[in-house]
Amino acid sequence: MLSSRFRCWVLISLCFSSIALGQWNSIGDVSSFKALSTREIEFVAENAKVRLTVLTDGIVRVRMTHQVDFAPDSSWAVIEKHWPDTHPEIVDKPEKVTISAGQLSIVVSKRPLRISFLDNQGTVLNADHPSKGMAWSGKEVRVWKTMPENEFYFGFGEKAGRLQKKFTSMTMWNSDIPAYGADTDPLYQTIPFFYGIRNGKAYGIFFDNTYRSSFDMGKEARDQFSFGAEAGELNYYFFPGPSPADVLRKYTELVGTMPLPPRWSLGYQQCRWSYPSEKRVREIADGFRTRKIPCDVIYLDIDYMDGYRIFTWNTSSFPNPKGLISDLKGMGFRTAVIVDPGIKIDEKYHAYQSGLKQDVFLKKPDGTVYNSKVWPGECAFPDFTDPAARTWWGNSFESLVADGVRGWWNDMNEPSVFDVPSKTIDLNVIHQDNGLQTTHAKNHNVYGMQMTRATYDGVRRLLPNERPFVLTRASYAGGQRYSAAWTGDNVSSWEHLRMGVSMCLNLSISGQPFVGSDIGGFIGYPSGELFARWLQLGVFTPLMRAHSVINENNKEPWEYGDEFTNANRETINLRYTLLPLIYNLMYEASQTGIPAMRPMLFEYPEEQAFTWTDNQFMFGSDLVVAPVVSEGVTSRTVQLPQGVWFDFWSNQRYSGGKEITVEAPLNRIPVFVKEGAIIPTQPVVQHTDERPDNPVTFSCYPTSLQSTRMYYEDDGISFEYEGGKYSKRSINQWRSSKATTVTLSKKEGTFATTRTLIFVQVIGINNEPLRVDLSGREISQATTGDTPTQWWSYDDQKKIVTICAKESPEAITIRVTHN
Ligand code: MIG
Repeated sequence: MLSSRFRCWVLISLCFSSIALGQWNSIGDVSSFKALSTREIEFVAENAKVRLTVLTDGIVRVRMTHQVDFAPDSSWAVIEKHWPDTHPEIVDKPEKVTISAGQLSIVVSKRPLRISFLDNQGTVLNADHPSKGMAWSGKEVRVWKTMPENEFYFGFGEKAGRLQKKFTSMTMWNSDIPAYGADTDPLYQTIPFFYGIRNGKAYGIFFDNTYRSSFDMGKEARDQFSFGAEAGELNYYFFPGPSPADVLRKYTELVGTMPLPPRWSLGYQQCRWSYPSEKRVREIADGFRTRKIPCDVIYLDIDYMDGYRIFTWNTSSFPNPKGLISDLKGMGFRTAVIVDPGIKIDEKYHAYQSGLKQDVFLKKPDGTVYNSKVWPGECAFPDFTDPAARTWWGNSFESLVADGVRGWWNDMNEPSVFDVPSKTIDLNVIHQDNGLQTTHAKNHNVYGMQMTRATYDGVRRLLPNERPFVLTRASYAGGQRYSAAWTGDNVSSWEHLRMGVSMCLNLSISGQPFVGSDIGGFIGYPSGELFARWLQLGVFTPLMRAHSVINENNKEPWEYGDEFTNANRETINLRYTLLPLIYNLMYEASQTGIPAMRPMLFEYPEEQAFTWTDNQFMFGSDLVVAPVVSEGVTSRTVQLPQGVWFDFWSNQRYSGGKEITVEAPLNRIPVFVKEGAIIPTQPVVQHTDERPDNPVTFSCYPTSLQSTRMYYEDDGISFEYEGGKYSKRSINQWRSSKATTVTLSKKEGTFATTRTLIFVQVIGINNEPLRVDLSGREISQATTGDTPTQWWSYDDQKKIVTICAKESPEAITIRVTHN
C-alpha cells in the first residue's frame, strides 16, 4: 500500500516538474572552439558545450550539453556504420564560423552561439531563433528555431489528427490510449523526426533523445518552433533535401530501412479479440475459402494462452495447435499470435522460472524484481535493453515456432500496465541500457522497439532462412528494422477512417513503411458501408488487417449481407491483383526507405495546393488513391497533380493540375494512374502461395514519348535474394503515332520464376493494330478456340491491345504497329 502510494506521489511530482518550467539558461557566447577530427568541431560556450559532426555531405549532427562533458554516446535508432571520410572546410571570422560540407553550409554565429543551415545557393533552410536558440533548465534541454510563415511540417511518426502539423504541439511518450481521438497525444510510438517544407524545398530533423520529449510547431508563438526533452542531451541530426524523398533517404541511411517482408504478409489479414477456440478458427478459415474471399493470415489474440501466460496454449480451447496450424497452412493461411511483454509471476510457469534464473527482469533501485499488473495478473517484465534478456526472449519462441506459428504480434509494449495511474512502469526502475544502467524514464520510449528486436532476431535465429513477420504497437525511430506497425485501438467511425489515412502517411514518411490501421475500426461496430470503405483504403495500406475488440458483433467481411460481401470480395480481389505492384513498392522501401504510401506534397513538393491535402495520397509514384471517407456518398473530388492521368477503372484521360469529381460506387475506390506508368498485376488468387502471379500483366499507360519502370521479384519468403537469387528487369515503352514498342530487358539476378506467361497491355490504342511483332517475328491475333502461347488481341471498347508472350530471362521486345 505504502509503496504504491509512494509510487503515485513520485509520478505526480515528476509530472508537475515537467510542466512548471524553471528559468531557461541560454547557452551564451562562444568562448573557444576546436576541431576534434576532420569531421567534428566542439564549441565551448558560456553555459554549455556544442558539438557539430558532419557525417556525410548532407547529414549533420548537433549535440549540446550543459554538463562538464558529453555523456557516453549511444543510440537505439542510429545503425552502426562507417561513414566515408569527409573534410568540411572551416572558415573562422570574428563574428562566425562557417563549415562548408558539400551541398550544405553550417554557420555558427558566436555572440550568442546560434546555428543556421544553408544550401549551396545561400538560402537559409533552418536557423536557431535569434533570441532563444539552444537552452537548458535543470535537466531539461530545448532548442527554438525560426518558423517562416510559409513553412509546413510533416512526419513525427504516429500522431492522430491531420497530416499537417503546423500550429500544433506534440509529446513523445509511448502510451496505450484505447479509443484515442484526433486530439489525443501522445500515442503508442515515438518517432521524433519531421520535415519542414517551404517553397518546394524540404529539410528534416531527427531529435534522437529517448526521454519524454516535446515539439511545439508554432503553437506557443507564431514565429518559432521548438523541440526538447525532459533530460538527456539536445542531440539532433539535420538533413537537407532538397526533395522530401532526399530527406527520407538520408534519414534511413542513418536509422536503417525495413527488411523485405515475406510476401504472404502483404495478403489480407484477419484478426479479432479473440477467435476463442480451434473450432471458431476453422470456421473462419472455411468462411474465407467457401466464399472465395482471399486471405493469408489469421490471428490469435490473448485468449489462445493458458491464463495469458506467454509461450503457452489454452489446451482446452486449442487442444492441438500443431494440427490446427498445419491444417490452416494446408489451406493457405499463416497463423499469427499475440505476445505481450508481461510474464506472469507464477513459480510453476516455465517462462517466469527461466527468466528469473537468467536474470532478465527489470528491477527496482533496491535490486528486487519490479512487478505490476497486466492481463495475467502480477507480472515481471523483461529488460529488452539487455542483450541477454533479448536472447532469452527470442529463444522462448522455440515451441511456438515448432507449432508452426509464423506471425508475431507484439502488443502492450509501450509498456502498458493496469495498476498504476501512470499506466506504465515506474520511472525509476533500472534498465541495462548498454551497460549504462539508466532509469525507465530514459528507456520507456525504446521498450517496444527493443521487444520487437528481440522477437525479430529470435525468430530469425530459429528459422534462419524465413523472413520473420513481426507487428508492433509501440516503437521508436528505426523500429522498421524489426517490425511492421499498426495504429492501435482506433474506433469504428468515419473520422477514424480519415485518420487511418493521415496517420499511416506520417508513419510512412517517418521511416516506417509497413503500416495499417485496424480495418473497420477496433472499438465499436462499423456499418457495412464503413467497413467496405475502410477495406478499400486497406488495399492501399501495406498492412491490410481487419480487427475487432472483444464482446462486439462479428466484423468479418461477409457479416453485412450479400451486397457488402460482394463489394468486400471485389476489394480484397483488387488487393491480390495488385500484389506484384505492392511487393515492388515494399522492395523499393526496403532499399531506399521511400514508402508505398506518400503524402501528395511528399511526391509533389512544388504543388502548394497539396499543403493541407490528407484525404488522398500517392501509392508509389504512379497512383493517386482517393478513398471515400464520408458516409453516404458515391462520388468525391480528387486533386490531380500536374501532368496527365488515367482513371484506373475506365482509362479515361484527364489533364492534371486541377480538381475533378468522380463516381465512387460502393464497390469502387477512385484511383488514377500517371501517364507512362507500367503497372504490374496478377490474377486473383485465394492466398499468396496459390499459383503466384502467373501470368503477370504489365499495363502500359500512354505516354507522349517513352517511359521506364523496374520490375523486381524473388521467392517471396527466404533471404536468398541477399545472395543474388532475385530477378530484376526494366520495362520500357516508346510510343509514336505509328507504333508502340515495349521492351522487357534481360533479367538481372539468378532467381528463376515458375511463371510461364507474361501479358503486356498497351492502353490507349485507338484502332486495331496492323501487326504485332514479338522479338522480331510477327505473331497472330488470338481467335476463339485458339490456344497458342504467343498472341495478341484488341479490345475495341477499352482501346487496349493485349499481347501474350512466353516468360523468359532474356530480353523480350514487342512492337505494335498501329495508326
Ligand atoms: O488491453 O489483446 O491494441 O489490438 O486486441 C488490450 C487484446 C490489449 C490491445 C490491442 C488490441 C488487442 C487487445 N490489446
